[in-house]
Amino acid sequence: MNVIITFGTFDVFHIGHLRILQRARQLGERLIVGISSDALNIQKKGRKPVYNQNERMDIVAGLKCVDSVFLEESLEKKADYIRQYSADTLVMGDDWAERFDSLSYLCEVVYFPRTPSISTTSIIEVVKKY
Ligand code: C2G
Repeated sequence: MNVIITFGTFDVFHIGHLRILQRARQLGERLIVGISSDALNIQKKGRKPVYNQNERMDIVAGLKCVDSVFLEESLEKKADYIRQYSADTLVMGDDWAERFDSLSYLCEVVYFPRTPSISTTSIIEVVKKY
């Protein structure tokens, strides 16, 4: 069985998030998603997510293409998570291209192109104008 792992904040869940998860799931039989904790998101993006980590975990866990979720506490722990979940393939968006190539001794590392013209930040901007 091919186990796929991917990571993200998935705040204000949108179509770009769904597409990458569906594509990731097609690479194997099981998809495990590390959801960035609220604290990690503050480190990465300098702000608190709109939806808290429990809500974001519940939303992603509810998708048909996702088999299980866990909390990603640190960007540096990817190797530990890959081992813990016996992942065969790591999927990341191409905004992270090359950043995780050093993990290819542990599993296959695949980058998918981002869905154009949509992001959590752009949705927040649109909603602010209403
Ligand atoms: N994504 C996408 N298309 C978009 C927006 C996002 O394909 N238009 C993908 C990202 O490339 C990422 C996933 O959706 O693979 C989740 O996006 P974010 O929530 O922005 O996650 P990110 O902050 O990149 O977190 O450990 C790494 C990080 O936790 C990844």
